[in-house]
Amino acid sequence: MIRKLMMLLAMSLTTIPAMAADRLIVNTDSRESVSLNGTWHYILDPYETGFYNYRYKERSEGDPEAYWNRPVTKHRSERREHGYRAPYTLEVPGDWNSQDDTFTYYEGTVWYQRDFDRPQLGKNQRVFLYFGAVNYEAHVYLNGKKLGMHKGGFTPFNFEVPRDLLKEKDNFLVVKVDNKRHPDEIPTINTDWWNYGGITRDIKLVMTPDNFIQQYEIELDPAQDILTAKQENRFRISGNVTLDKAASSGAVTLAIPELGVEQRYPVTGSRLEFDLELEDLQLWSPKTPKLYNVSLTYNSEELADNIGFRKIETSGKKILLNGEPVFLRGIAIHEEIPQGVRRAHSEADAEQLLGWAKDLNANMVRLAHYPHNEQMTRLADKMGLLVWSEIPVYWTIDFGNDAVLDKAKAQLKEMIARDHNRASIVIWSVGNETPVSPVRTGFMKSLIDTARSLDDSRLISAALEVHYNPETNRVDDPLGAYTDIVSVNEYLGWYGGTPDMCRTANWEVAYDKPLFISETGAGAKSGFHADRETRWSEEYQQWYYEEQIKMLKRMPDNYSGVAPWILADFRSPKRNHPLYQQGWNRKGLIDEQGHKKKAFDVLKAYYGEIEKDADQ
Ligand code: GCB
Repeated sequence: MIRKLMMLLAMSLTTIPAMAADRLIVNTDSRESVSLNGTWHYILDPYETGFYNYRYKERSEGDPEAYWNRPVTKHRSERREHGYRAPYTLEVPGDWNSQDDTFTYYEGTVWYQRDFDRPQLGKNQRVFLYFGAVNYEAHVYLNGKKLGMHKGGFTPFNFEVPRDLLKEKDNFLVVKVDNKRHPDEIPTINTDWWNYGGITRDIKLVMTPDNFIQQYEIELDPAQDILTAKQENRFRISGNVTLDKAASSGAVTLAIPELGVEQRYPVTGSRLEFDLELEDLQLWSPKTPKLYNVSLTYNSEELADNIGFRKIETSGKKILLNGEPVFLRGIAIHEEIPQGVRRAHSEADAEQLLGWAKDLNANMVRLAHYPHNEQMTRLADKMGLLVWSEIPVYWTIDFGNDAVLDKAKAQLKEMIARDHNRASIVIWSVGNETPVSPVRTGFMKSLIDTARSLDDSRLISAALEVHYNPETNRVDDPLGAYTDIVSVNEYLGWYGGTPDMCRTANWEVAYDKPLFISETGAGAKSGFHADRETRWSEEYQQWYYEEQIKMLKRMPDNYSGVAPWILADFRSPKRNHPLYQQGWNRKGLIDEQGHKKKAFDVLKAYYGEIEKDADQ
């Protein structure tokens, strides 16, 4: 008996369940909520003293020295060694690195704390604590009780808050955030970007009815032949709704007023599926990014969304959007505002980044190398930018480790769950430049299968590497057999050789599929001018783009798009040239002040030419 009790106790301390992606609540902007953004207290805790005792055991729940407990001193003789108070504050959302010099290079644990009052709650209303993202590992405590933990720095998660835990005033909310890198996490220890830590995206309390719509997917039926649909002016919309729990009464109402849709679907169980046949549907495309107001109502909660309908597919060597060939005039973007040396998180940030992409005449963005915040994909829907969204399975992951595969799958599921209704997203990428081996290909194939099982309305890819060869550059990574498009990062003229090598380069792909150049680029220090053979000069970068573009124009007929690396200079601890880099990856077409380098106009002109002749 005693053993059993001890086991139970141990479980309650260490095995608080991590959130499963299928419990994610979507479209929180449209739900009743209270923002918890703002100024939070923090404790910087590199030794994790608030979490482990001096024997390095996790502290027990009621331990007064645990940093999740409010430090209360009842008598002046009492010893207290932690506390939350000004001036130790951080703004949320936001990375910690950019907010105070103490944090510039910090990687480790920071405790965040704030108080909040209980919102007005209806009789059966439930409360969830929702995070847009926390990098990387978050342990969440309310009034001394652990709500849960989550790993993965770029995807959302939520925990239910038991109502009896909420006090009317001064609820003590603590989040332990740890961004240390580990070999068995996703990403792993080696990346070419800065590992910004913190509560990097919005945090809020979300209030729902007792039972509610947790997820929904409304899309153009992927199985329908789009050319026939257009010809006959009969479009099939398919959809599904997942409730938080099974119910046997009530109904979900779907309304798309502009299309005259108002349908009531009685609920039996926790999931319902529906089909609609519609006329005169205006399809979403970069040229006409038409979004419809869609609403779903259940149990007094109305969820409003703006949804576009489009079909993306491949046919032989072409990518087709709404049945017509589309060329992807792309640009890669990190989720970073260079002028602030910080992570991007707001709508204004998204406007800056996607606005720059538009200015380049792009119709597509590769959101590298991890899922970006929801403002980005929602704005891409509105602006008419096609999106590649990726999980950070980057370089050398611990491919032989099943637990690591589970972590990658969790991030993949969360990415897809949050953004399933975004028409702009046309490609899910399961990784970048992973080194070829049977174990790695098995790992990646398993991710591809998972993505397909969750979403059959998009293309799946991964950025691969190329074997350079003086005769012919061959793209034959075995993973190409499983992706819908073959995507390749190539740097001919930057990594190895000079740009003139592009003149004689030939390309061959082992698969009868569209070829997408998912990266190409060269570094330039903005304002450094020299002859074009001088590395790091803007002229070298310009020359690189000129030669690359000439080569791209000679590509075989499977060439379906390109997303050069990268829109703007970004922070990377791997980039240590004292004159030209100073901790920045300088392959941006825009510098850290927001100024365009010479190569920007070269790419812009190329895209302008293609756009002129394109229907979409
Ligand atoms: C790559 C990586 C990207 C790097 C880039 C570079 O191939 O995918 O993350 O930042 O090259 O600048 O070398």
